[in-house]
Amino acid sequence: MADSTPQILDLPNGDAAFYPSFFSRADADRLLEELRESTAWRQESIKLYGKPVDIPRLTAWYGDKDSVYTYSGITNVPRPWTPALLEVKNPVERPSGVVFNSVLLNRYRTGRDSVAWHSDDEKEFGENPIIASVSFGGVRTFQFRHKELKNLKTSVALTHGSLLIMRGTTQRHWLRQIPKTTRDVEERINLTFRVVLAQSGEKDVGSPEGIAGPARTHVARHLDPKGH
Ligand SMILES: O=C(O)CCC(=O)C(=O)O
Repeated sequence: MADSTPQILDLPNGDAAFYPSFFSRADADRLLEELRESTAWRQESIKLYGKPVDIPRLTAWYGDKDSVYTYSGITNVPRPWTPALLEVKNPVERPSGVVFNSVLLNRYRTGRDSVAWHSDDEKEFGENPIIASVSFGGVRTFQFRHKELKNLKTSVALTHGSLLIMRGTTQRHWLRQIPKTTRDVEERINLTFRVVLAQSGEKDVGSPEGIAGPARTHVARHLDPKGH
């Protein structure tokens, strides 16, 4: 771990802490490579006016073996944790204060890949979900927008090896996105660790161009606060 001093973002009605260099440069370089090679990347698509449209990034789901995810009407058993994923998951749990049971990986191949405005405010994530977002590779701008107070916006440059922890009422009051960019950016891999509590719900995971993305429904074993 390279640094343990977070910058606290100014998010009224929210709580977000940013560690620009949570992983050392050497570990971040190695993990980027390992995750790129060892992840079962998928190109998901959504139906738009009856036609399949690729979402603008590659994704993958991993997690505890009895956590089952359904999205776009397809039930998926998450793939089991890999050594590279556990190497990322374990250290981020300490500052997050929870044991995560699932992770969504996003791979942004170029600046044309993106994720549209969304939040994780579904009930299966609990009242005030804690989400840990780790970034490796090219620096991308992560934007926040307040759901009710439309003029409230902020952004943070998600650096190679960084960790962003969102907690409290952040998901209730704030949307987030990674916009497309015309800058010549390196490929980027993002890991968003979550605790899925139970049952089902709908999840908008973003869209190609601001259009509603694929819904995903989560059914997972309930974890107590210690994650056992
Ligand atoms: O790539 C990122 O930093 C954002 C990912 C994200 O917001 C998500 O997967 O829900």
